[in-house]
Amino acid sequence: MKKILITGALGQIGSELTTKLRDIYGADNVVATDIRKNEETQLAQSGPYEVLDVTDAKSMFDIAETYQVDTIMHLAALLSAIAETKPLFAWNLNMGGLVNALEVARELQCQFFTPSSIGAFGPTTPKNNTPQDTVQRPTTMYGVNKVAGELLCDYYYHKFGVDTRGLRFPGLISYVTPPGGGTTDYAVEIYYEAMKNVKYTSNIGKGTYMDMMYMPDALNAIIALMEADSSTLIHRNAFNITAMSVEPEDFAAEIKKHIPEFKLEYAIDAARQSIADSWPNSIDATAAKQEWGFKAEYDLTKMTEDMLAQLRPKFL
Ligand code: AKB
Repeated sequence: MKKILITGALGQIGSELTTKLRDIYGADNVVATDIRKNEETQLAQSGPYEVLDVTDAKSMFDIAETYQVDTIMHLAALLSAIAETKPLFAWNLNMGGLVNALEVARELQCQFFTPSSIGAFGPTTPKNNTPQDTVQRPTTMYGVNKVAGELLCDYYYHKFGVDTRGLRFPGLISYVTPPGGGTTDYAVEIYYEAMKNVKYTSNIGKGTYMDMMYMPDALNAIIALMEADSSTLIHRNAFNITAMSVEPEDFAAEIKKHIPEFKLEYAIDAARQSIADSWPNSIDATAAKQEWGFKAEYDLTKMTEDMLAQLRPKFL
């Protein structure tokens, strides 16, 4: 049985991952942490919860040691668009938090997971069907953090034998906790606005393709990778995974099948658009499929049906 520490547990991935892991491994075996206090909400009531600033190495070690965890899932990080507005802060949080978490994993011999991103690629990366192993020269602070993070995780595996594993996530879409400060956030907002106002103004331009994935597939991928036999893994940090390559008009067309009056307009955010333009149109997930059996259940059609069905009661 695993005993897991999660950082950034109140974030978009963390909030749903914590609940799912508690269902699988038992509530007491999943210690949720976040910089925000959470006394009132469900995560603090359904299992152990600690306030943790991931740049505070000692507190992170103390919590991990107290609960005797054997797995760390380090999710706390600033996303791409917000990181571009405060790059030094992003470096300190994203890299400082990661190295602290890796050190705890080394000292307590924990298995380790942290997400990478399609943001780890840049304008000189092949744009279509981007290979697993290819050019990684991102032009954003977030991307620099993700590439450095992938290398650091590989380093801790080779140098210290820490069982580090990671996924290059595409934009993640969910109806539970909204993302904040990402370039792909529009792909979540479009569903909320479709339900609320029957129209949406996209800050990402028509024809801008990016990879996306529905949250249940992302959670299953994390669990499958962490459960995979270590000897089958060649890449570790970090695997390309994707469920769909889509642009704003694709979402609109799919939403119109359910809400025919839906209207999509554009007001491009130049900063976000330039990040999106530097990322791949579509990435190749063959290595993840071959090495640990990655599979996505949701395509755009199935995801849209579920998103709208789940959101509908919130707006009645
Ligand atoms: C972001 O847009 O910053 C994230 C990501 C793709 O890493 N959703």
